[in-house]
Amino acid sequence: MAFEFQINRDIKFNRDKYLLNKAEEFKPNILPRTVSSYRLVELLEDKSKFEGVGINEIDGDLNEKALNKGDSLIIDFKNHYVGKFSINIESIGSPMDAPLCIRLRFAEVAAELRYKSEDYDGWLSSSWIQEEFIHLDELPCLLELPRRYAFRFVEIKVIDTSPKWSAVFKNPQVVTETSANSESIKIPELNDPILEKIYEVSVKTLEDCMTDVFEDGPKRDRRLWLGDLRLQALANYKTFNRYELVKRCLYLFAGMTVEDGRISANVFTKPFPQPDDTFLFEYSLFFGVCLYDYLNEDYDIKLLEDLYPIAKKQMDYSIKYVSEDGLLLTDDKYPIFVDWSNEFDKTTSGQAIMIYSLKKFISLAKLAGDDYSKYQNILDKLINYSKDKLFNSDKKLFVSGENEYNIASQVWMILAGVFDNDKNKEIMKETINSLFPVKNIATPYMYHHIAEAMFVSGLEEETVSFVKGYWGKMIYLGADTFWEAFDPNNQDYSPYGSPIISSFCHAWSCTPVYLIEEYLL
Ligand code: RAM
Repeated sequence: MAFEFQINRDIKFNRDKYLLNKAEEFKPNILPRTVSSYRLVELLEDKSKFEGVGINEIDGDLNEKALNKGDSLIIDFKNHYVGKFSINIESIGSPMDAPLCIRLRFAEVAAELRYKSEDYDGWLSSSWIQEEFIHLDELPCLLELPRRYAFRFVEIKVIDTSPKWSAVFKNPQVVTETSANSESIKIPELNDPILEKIYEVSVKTLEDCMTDVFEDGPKRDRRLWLGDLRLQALANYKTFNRYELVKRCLYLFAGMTVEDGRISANVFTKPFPQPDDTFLFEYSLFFGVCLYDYLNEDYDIKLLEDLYPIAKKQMDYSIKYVSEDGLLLTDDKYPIFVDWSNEFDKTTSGQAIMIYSLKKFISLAKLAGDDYSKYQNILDKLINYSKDKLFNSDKKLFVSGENEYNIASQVWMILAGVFDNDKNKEIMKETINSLFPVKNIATPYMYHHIAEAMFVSGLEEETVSFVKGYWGKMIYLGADTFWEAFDPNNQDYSPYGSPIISSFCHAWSCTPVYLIEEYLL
């Protein structure tokens, strides 16, 4: 998907009061927790860490450090947190004859502190950079920052005091703002320390993305995306079991659809619920998928009654893109996402995701007692087209676009169950033989789908080493939570032009806990 901001101001959205009230009913409480354990660190060059930036604990007591113009320090809270930061500040020396001016920078990973915000030239707003310049006229004071940040490190730099006095910082703390608490989650014995660590970091990632919705990333974009929700919900069913939070998210999407039936790719919840005028083809379809997955976990007839009509309207919109002979036609204005990478053709992945979603929708229709013959007919056409026109039996792979064979197409066709298990295994083996190692795929989101397709194909041993190689590498590089984007061959890759804007605690990266629970335990 070549990125373009979608601006669709003329679109008319419904606001269904009943559905939005239901969303409100399921709003969780935020559980504040105070974190005041920290240490002081400095950055150092360390080739074994992410982007070559390591940390080193430094001696000395924060309370005893008198800072003057140009001095800085880095507070390390020793883990990733989402919440509000506060600190006491005093002056020592002569009376304060000028304001104190400080710069605060909040970072999820140490490498972020190596970037300068003024050098950022990416396409997402620089206002996401977690940096503040503050003037304080009177000391002592308790500085309580009003914004919520996602961070482990806080760098404080004194821009200026005056030669006559110095600033002293005391009692830094974070009051967390998540609605989950991973302390209650027991890590299973997996007889593999790396997998156990991956499990733990997955849970922490999910926890830090759970506020009053399942956010995609607490640093950025801080909103509810359908593609992320689908995966978070699966991980949640294996860990926190917060069913009401999934219901809230589904009701939010359902309450604010376009008049023609389309469901937004994401919604905002603050200061009040609003749908984004951005649409991704498969994210819209994932509403029905997510609803089906929910009912599979916790059968709730009311939820089905309320939301099935919404899933159906969306499906009726989506099937207009299926040609008479069963090919999914693509439209740049309603792009298929698959991954942030633009280096591969996405048409066959789109075809497979349509099949995947339509199958789950038909299961929903059956639960709802609705006539599904029209949908079955389209599904059959899509499958036949895929088998007859897209599958190359010599190569044992699906083609995409102009004679291109890529990993994403095989993976999604396997997940869609176009062929049976034996054939899936054959295709996955061929994918590994001829298309691995993975290149030009930039997100844990797509890596998740590769891993799941490998598990589904019965390649357990290979999948475990694949998961350990990818998510384990993030841990090896220093991750406390899993990242939004990670290309092991190109560590400073960011979909947005600079890692300073990337999110290092990202919803769609939390899935190893789901994969481990679903396929290994
Ligand atoms: C990013 C978001 C989100 C993802 C979309 C497509 O901007 O962070 O995780 O779903 O892209």
